[in-house]
Amino acid sequence: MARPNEEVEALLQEYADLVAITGGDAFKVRAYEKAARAIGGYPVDISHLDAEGLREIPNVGRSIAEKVLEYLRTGSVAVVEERRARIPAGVRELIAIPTLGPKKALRLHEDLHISSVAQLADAIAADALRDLKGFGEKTQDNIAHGIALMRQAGARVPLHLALGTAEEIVAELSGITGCKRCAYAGSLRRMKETVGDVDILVAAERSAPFMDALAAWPSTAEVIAHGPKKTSIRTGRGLQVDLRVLPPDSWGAGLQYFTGSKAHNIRTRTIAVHEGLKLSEYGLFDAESGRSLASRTEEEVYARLGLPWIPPTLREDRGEIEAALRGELPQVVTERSIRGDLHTHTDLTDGLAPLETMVAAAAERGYAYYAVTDHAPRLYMQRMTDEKILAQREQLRALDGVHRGMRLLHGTELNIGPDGELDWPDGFLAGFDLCVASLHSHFDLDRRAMTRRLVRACENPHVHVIGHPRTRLIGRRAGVDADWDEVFAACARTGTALEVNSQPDRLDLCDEDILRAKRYGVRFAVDTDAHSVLHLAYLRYGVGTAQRGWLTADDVINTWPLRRLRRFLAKSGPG
Ligand code: DGT
Ligand code: CA
Ligand code: CA
Ligand code: ZN
Repeated sequence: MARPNEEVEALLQEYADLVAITGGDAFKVRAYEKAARAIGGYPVDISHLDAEGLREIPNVGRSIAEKVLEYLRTGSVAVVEERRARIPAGVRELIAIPTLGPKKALRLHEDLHISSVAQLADAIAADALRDLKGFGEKTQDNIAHGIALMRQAGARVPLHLALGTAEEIVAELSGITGCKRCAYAGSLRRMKETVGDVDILVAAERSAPFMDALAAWPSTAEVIAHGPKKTSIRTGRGLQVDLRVLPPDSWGAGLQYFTGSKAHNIRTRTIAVHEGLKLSEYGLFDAESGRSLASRTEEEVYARLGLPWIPPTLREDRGEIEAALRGELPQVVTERSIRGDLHTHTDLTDGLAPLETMVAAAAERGYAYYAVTDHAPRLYMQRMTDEKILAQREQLRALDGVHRGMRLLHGTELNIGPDGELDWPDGFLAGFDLCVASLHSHFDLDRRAMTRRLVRACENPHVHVIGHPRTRLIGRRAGVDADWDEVFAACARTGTALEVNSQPDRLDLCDEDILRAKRYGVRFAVDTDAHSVLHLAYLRYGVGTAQRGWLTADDVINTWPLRRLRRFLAKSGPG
């Protein structure tokens, strides 16, 4: 089940959306959105808090605290129910379409009685939006494009949501008597950025107790299939889960088979066939005698095929079989090899937690160093000033080395302007230990201008990392268009690292971009872009993405000892 914090976050966000759709005060909408985020990111379970405790959460005032208490007490909030009654659920779905805001959603509902994405798609096909006030031809095209983007992401679920569900189920099934092994497999184990469904495996002699437990699991909304070998369910949030129970002796072969990918499995099966063997989810067998040769562990199965064990994140048939046969598989970067985070925020800008809290939480993770990189002045909503950032620097220096000797770097996240210009003059930038530079506006420049803009940022001696380079949002915004080969070459030439942003809706650069950039000899920074303490744990998604891009620890600057990192930050070359 979702944490109470997440339930309340969703509820307050829904309320904000409903207020916006019904033409409510923009200030009120913002206030509820901020409170929703703050509660979702709050490290304490809110169901243990009273009114006073709730009001200690940033952006939570008296009136919001009362609504939260009402929800925790009764399971609903009267004012939210009132608004829900006025607005069909489908209208709220509309504002999830990129480029379609609440005002337009309301107009579509009132003027054309549209109350679902499907109805909207039909209306666009019939060219019905063109005459609506405030809807030009371009708007209609933009909305059509937004719907396409949303459908492309389609039924696939973001990695982190699927992982949360999978971990709950694994914990639940592992506790059942007779469970010898339990793990998730499929695209989730391969850390793909979105997953179609969750595949869970159990090794046990008897399957019924596990199948029954999944069917009866509290989050199961629908049982799609219920049998002795496989049970499939759908959760209340629409995520499908497949459970398979294997004989304990087949564990390794089953895990290998159901981890996939299909393309990787075709390769392993072909190798087996060439050796006169047969590979299935039950084991590796001699094709003639049918004798089982390997099945208990994945290592055993790969070894009998003449291969080393291959990390799941590499199993995409992108050259891993060839590399394994040559003995040249990369030693992929792991979460444990990360020594520090180089892109994080505090409540000085849009983070939720104060500096001391973020620093203490980073030290808890055992980091050797940690950079704070709040937003720079061009992102004017954040109201950054020279005075504020310099005051933060003093505060940060006072905390340097205080927690377990963890060293602090004072940085900023700069905004790359349309011509590649940055927020502060060089003299001021020189005062930072580290600068991340990111695109936060002007996403639709043409390819040449976008490329020049990024290359200029790389050429600035004070820019060390390009943050979330593509600036895509999974399922919501396509990345910007640039000549990436030119950008990657510029990064390598100037000693500028590319970020692998770990926020689960970004994962930017993505695996394929990383593979391409790596060929230019670029270095990478796997960072969380944390806006709260909880986000520090997002690192695992960035590391998974980095692994899918074949990165080793040596490719990633924040696995390096601080001395080597500082040489890189001096920007004298690719490090
Ligand atoms: P997804 O769920 O779309 O994100 O991707 P996967 O890779 O989890 O695919 P899924 O759930 O259909 O199947 C899980 C794994 O089971 C898949 O990666 C490989 C294996 N598998 C399933 N069907 C086949 C098949 O027909 N042939 C082979 N070789 N493997 C299969
Ligand atoms: Ca799957
Ligand atoms: Ca499946
Ligand atoms: Zn950031």
